[in-house]
Amino acid sequence: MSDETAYEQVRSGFVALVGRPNAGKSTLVNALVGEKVAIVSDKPQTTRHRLRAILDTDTSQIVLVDTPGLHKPHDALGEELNRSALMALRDVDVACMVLDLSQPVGGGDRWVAAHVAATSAKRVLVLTKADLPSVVPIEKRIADASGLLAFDDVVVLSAKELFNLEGFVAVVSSMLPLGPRFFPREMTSDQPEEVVVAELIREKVLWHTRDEVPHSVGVAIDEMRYDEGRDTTLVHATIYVERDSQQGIVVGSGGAMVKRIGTEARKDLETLLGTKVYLDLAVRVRKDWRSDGAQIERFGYGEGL
Ligand SMILES: Nc1nc2c(ncn2[C@@H]2O[C@H](COP(=O)(O)OP(=O)(O)OP(=O)(O)O)[C@@H](O)[C@H]2O)c(=O)[nH]1
Ligand SMILES: [Mg+2]
Repeated sequence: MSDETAYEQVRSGFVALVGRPNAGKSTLVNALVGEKVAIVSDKPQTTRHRLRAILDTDTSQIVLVDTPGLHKPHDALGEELNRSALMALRDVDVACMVLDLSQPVGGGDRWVAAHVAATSAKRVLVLTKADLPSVVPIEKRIADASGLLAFDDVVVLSAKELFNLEGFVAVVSSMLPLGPRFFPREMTSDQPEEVVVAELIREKVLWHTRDEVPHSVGVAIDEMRYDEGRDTTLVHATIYVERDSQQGIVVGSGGAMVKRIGTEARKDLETLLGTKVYLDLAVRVRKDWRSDGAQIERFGYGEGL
């Protein structure tokens, strides 16, 4: 690094994305970074970690803070996820409230807005999923959301169609102070490799299960090591569920479901790690773990260790 780049001044800072579960926060983070750094699913409460993702341009470094969806908690895990999302609002330069344009503005959004209002950060209303049909005109949605909180700016975009991501970058970077980059330019996320591996496995379970099962799943990596001779990463992981009946669902008839989860996860892991992957998955029951603070901490969910 030359002296010139070491002291290069860019617009740099931290930008939190908060909102209701399923609003599209993690999809937006992936679209902005241009890489899959966060897992995504059609089930609410997919994200269980606060995650930093780094978006560099020649003139800015935006550190995006993806957070778990804010919701009414029903157990210790839910409380921990909310706590983690609210903590992310501290010490950020910009707080983005992400709203799904295809959904009406509701009580949950009012609660999220109250927390955003309590920060000293700049506030941006991000209306996403603009590719989906909206039952009310966008102007009405903006007026409804602006009634909850005075925003400094509004961005309408679609993370799926990559529509107006440049608008988001322009608005947000103009709000950041001048300073050095916080992270090296080649870095895209602050998540340790083992966490990403566990999350990619959990993502596959989320896509293939429904009702209470997605919420009851936790994934732990038991062992992970690289075998140089075979250019293969060996991963032994356990999928935990809360009940015997859920274990049956995740294993599937004759092991078909866990096999499918394993095949899909292995593909993603090979892309992530750049090696061949041998993935061994066990499915075990840990009764009511979502009410057990110690177990939540062992999985590293919420604020983590
Ligand atoms: N059509 C459309 N779907 C989207 C868009 N962004 C996200 N989705 C879908 O919305 C669902 C939820 O997306 P996520 O990114 O996981 O939402 P999230 O806000 O991170 O959810 P939590 O982590 O549970 O808080 C997924 O099925 C996505 O594919 C978008 O711009 N357009
Ligand atoms: Mg998410």
